[in-house]
Amino acid sequence: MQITKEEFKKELEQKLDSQFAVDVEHASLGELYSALSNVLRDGYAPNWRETRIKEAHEGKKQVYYFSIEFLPGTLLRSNLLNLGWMDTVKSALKDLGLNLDDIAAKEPDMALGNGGLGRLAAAFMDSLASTGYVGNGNGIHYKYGLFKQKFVNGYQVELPNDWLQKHNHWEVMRDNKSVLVHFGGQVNLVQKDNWMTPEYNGGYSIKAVPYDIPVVGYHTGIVNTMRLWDAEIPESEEINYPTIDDRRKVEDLTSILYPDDSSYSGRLLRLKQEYFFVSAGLQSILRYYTKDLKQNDMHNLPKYVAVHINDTHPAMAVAELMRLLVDEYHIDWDEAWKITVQVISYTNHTIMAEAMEKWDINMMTQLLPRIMQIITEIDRRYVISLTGKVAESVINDTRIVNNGNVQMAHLAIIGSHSVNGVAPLHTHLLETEVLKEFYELYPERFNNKTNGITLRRWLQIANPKLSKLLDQTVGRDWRTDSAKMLLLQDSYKNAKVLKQINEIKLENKEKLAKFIKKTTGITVDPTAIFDVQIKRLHAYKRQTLKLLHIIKLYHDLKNGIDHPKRVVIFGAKAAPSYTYAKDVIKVINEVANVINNDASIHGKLKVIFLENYDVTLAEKIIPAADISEQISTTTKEASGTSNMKLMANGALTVATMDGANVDIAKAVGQDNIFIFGLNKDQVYDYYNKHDYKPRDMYNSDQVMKETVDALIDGSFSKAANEGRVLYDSFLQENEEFLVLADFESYLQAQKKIEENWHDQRSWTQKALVNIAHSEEFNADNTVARYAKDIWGLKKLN
Ligand code: NBG
Repeated sequence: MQITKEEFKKELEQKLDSQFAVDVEHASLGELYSALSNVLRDGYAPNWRETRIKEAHEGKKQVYYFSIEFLPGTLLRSNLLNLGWMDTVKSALKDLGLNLDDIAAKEPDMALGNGGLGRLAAAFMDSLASTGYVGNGNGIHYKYGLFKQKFVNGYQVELPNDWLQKHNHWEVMRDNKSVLVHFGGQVNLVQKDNWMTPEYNGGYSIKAVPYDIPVVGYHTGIVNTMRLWDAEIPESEEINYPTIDDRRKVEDLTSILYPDDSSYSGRLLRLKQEYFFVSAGLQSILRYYTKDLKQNDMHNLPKYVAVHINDTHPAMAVAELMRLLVDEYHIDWDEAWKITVQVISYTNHTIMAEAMEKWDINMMTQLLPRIMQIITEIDRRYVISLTGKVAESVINDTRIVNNGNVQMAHLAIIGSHSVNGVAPLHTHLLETEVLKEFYELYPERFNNKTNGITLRRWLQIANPKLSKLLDQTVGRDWRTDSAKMLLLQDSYKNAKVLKQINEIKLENKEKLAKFIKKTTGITVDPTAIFDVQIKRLHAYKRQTLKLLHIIKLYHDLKNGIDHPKRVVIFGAKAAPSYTYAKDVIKVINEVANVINNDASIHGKLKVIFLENYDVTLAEKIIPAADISEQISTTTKEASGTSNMKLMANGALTVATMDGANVDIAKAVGQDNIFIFGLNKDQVYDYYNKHDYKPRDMYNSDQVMKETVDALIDGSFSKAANEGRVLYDSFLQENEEFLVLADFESYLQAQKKIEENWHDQRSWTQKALVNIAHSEEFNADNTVARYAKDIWGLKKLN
């Protein structure tokens, strides 16, 4: 539905009046945000309704993307953009003396996730709707999103992120679509009507209530649904929860994302969450299949339904679908298994062992007795199917139930028809190292799907000026057909275009500089190199290597060795129980304090650690970046996706040949990226030979020694203890992340960056090439590959 300026103004006035009894002139920004989002809801509601009718009518196969994280960020501007209302509304607001960005800033960031995995899930939702597919999200309606990060005396402090406090204007609670999820008790199988039927004794049910969030497609008229489940007490069981405390215990199930898993109760809560959203999701899918699609033959389920499990958190979907098919729909085990494997597919997002979830058998038996029985049976049959065919060690290494634990990745792989990694190198490592034995058993299941990004959000919304320049140079079509962005390369020698790219970057940097001033009080020079590292804080991502580079630069400046002016910008949250990561934050903050307050270096170097990195903050930083730091230990970063967003905004990448950096390097060519560091074979050589001796390197390299020593010699005395922790970690024999091994090569890359910076024309040309080639990482194309190769979807008519 389109809208004219006048219609929009009228609607806005009406909403302000009916909701708040104010007029435009007296409305607060919060009231304006609320009214504006309601006008927008009226705009897409018919499409949302019609999409559901069409889905049922056409009966096309649908994918359900199960993910414990979704990170959509804010939705006002993206809904405006996708509905095609952006320009009209911006200009109408301007007429009224209002600014869209100010109003949009009132929307809380839906930070229902941690990092790349959750952001990817949100990007896929947007892309499915924007390219004409029916794709549904399935997740948890957390009351508190990922914690809000503050720095107090340089330390990270975690505060609750109460994103729902002021009501989420987009969601619709659909009580009539609630389902019950059962926990605890005991289960016996009894023969009934010729069927081994589970009989439950004891235990309790929790009501799963869906909150549906619309996913508006870009100019497609399609509005898909992201369904997030909340926990409530079923009416029939209210009597069992007489006190407020009792109630709170139930509601706590969906209170927080990633409960601390260092305690038993925290782990139990996580397991409960995982089963809760998996069971609720699958029950509602089967209800839709039988009631709305009026299908009664479960054998046809794979023709209508694909269930994708995003990392292992939803891996119980394999067992839960088996439970539903066998227990509820009385399908033979073997048949049910075939259906399950055809329906389910799985993405692995990391090779780090920490993410290979395991659940204690006893815990699972107590919480989910029937699921544990089913997993045991899947495992038993798996073992039988391989006995005598492959070495016993292979069976032991790959079976699901082993050493008192349920191995969730094994359950996911054995129960899926497709297992994919998220960049070619990552998939290769899965096949040849991490999941080698599985790859040998099921080579046909493995495939690669390189991650992608939503150019709509990261260019059209976050960088409207660059988007306009693209319109002028390559034509507006790039907005739907990103391959057109490659035409930007025709302007490689066009002085005017290069100048405009520079001017836009400078404007974006000025804007960020203002934000930095406002939030930190620190003045930064927008003409300096803006050097950006934004991602979760993790040892493998090596914010530490950047830190060492900063210290080296600082020493140089103090010693009269000149460097171009640079502002290093970090954004990163550390997991609350990850003390090393928190130590890194403290050290960076104290190093920043010393450097930012040292008048003797004349502001040549500034270090800014912005608090509370989330999608909203990323939208401010990314358009202003000159340098994108992608410096993980090679082999450790599955893909990285901020690398793609930064290149799309014309930042040049300094990178190890890890994750999707490899693909970016291929796309832009070696001349347009700064590659450094150990390659994958060298990294594995160290790991296999156990002969990494960082202390030898440190003793024989004066610059390295001076740099690392600064952590413990009193230079940054307010982080003395944490500095020591870092120091010790770097020098530890066989240190896993090989920080010092890459130090020298990283400095060389940074030197090259400085040399290049002096040649502005060539710098901007490189930026131009990066912008043009970012189209290769358009998530619309990524989902098209999933849709074709894994899910077997067809577009809606
Ligand atoms: C992350 C990887 C990133 C990758 C995203 C999205 C997890 C478990 N993995 O490299 O670390 O870009 O997933 O695939 O969050």
